[in-house]
Amino acid sequence: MSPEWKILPFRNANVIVLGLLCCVRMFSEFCPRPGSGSVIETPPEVTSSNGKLDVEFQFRASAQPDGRIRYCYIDANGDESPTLRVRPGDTVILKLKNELPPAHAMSGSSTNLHFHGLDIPPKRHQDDVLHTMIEPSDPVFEYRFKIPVDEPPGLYWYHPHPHGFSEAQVLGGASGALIVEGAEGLPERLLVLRDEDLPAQHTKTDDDGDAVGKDVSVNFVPVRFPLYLPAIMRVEANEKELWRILNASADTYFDLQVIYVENGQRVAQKLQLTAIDGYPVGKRAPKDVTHVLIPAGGRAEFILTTPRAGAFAQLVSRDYDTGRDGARNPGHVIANIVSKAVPLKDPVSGATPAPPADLSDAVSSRIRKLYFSEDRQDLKDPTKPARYFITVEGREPAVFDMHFKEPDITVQQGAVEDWTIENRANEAHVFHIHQLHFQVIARDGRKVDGSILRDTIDLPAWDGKSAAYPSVTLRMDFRNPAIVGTFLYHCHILEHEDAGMMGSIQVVTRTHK
Ligand SMILES: [Cu+2]
Repeated sequence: MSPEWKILPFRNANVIVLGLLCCVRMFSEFCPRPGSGSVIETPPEVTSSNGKLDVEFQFRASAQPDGRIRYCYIDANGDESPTLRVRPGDTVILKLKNELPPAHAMSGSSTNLHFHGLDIPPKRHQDDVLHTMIEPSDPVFEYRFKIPVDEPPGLYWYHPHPHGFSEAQVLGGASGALIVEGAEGLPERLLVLRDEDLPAQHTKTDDDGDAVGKDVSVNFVPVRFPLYLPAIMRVEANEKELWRILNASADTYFDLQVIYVENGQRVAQKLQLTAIDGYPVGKRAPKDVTHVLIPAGGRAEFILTTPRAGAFAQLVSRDYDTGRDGARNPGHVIANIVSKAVPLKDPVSGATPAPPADLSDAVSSRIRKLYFSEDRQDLKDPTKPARYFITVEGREPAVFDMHFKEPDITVQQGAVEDWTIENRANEAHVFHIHQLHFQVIARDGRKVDGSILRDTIDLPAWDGKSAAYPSVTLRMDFRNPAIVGTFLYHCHILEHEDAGMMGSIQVVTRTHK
């Protein structure tokens, strides 16, 4: 390994892979994507039958003429990153073959899969990203797990999680939706939002080296910075629909609004939230939201009535301020909504699954404090990229080490705990934990009413002045007997996760004490 190789910051992972791809061969025939301004199509689907979903993925990469690398999962039908539709109790058998060109062990040619949000064990062949690395030379790797019979119906997703290279692969488009059925009835609209680095020649960075803006896409239709030519969404007029939105970005927030022009005014439509991060919200949903913030990794599902025929309507993302040290998240239009008159139909209604148990009354046996922080001392020196930490209060901040000896946190299976997560950085972060959902019980020390369970939560930037850091207090439920073993929590801005903002947790049973 040359010294130059060692000091390359992680954000250059794509550049490294590009060099290797060019040397090996061009894969430009892989990972085809629609052009800007295209009509949004529903992603292809693979549905379980007789209690089983069987799918084979080839994980491929494609070097683009503009220097960017696309990554994709291609199934046996040649479809890219299909939505996996399952029912509670089904068995998923997913065979993954890594077809990336063989390369240096540190090049990012390793991969694996994380099934984000599912309550399945942190075990190899199920949902483990600590001990599972699939190399291009490896045979087909089989994931085999059972969707729990009580898995709440909603929107989950799959994406690669090889530490150090997650961001590059996810920015390249490696992700897909997984729907646990049980909330159907209304016409559905699945929108998968992704982000992508700008081509090198267009990349502008601020003083801290953070990219100014990113390209985004909706079901792979590109919406390109800085003009953001919108995609086209075709809908039938005046129809109640269930919109399922996955933010499969590596680094980007979406603060979504649906705007209809009514009597010459732009009016943000009321979104009737039905689920957050896959879990139904039932009557606990806040009433009449007119926008919904979805951090990277998060999902939101809501019911909406489509605009009248011919009305001007748009899906937009609002500006989200990630703080002084954060990358920009400029507001922009995602799609123009084109509505077409259809003959009147009988109204349909969707299933309204009950939300999982409220944790408000669960008795917490332990309080912990963790905090996000950054070391941005030497940003002028390219050999010293920013370091990102998530630290248990009282310990020394340290970047995550895949070869850790002791987990950062050990929890007894069966416990309920309250964790306060502070953001001591001048940049927003997103807390995510594998294997379970949590309930936000306080924000900035003030009790939060409502009891939505989620697996990702945004933490705004610290302004550098306020006496108190921004914080959330989360009720963590370790009572699921299937969730035993070692797994991860981290910032779901994957640039930060790859650069060390991750920690490990071991859930132990009494016999393993
Ligand atoms: Cu972060």
